[in-house]
Amino acid sequence: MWVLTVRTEAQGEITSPCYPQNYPNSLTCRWSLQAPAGFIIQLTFLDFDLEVATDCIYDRVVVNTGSADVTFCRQSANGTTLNSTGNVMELFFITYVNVQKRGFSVRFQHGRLRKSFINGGWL
Ligand SMILES: [Ca+2]
Repeated sequence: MWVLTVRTEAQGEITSPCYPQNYPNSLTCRWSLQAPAGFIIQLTFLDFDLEVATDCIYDRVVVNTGSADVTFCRQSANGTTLNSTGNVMELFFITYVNVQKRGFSVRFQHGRLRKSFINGGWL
């Protein structure tokens, strides 16, 4: 099953399918978080429990911050906060056959970066 969800509200929560019950096998879920121009998106993992696999080759969450792909599995995302570089952040959740876990719960919110006085100018 393949699902794309677009989220444009200023704050909200995303959970894996069936959370807090075990997630299904054979999923490809994609959440596209979109903020107005000039804003960034901050993502915080509240709960995270995925299948354990070396290098996260099976079930995994991948967050595209706009400048990097960050991959998580087992409990590696617990307590993690990520900021987007632009006004879009994407979260992918991929599962394979065998071994299901509780999944994840994340909170997101739009924000603005504080301007910094660097090298004689405001950036
Ligand atoms: Ca699995």
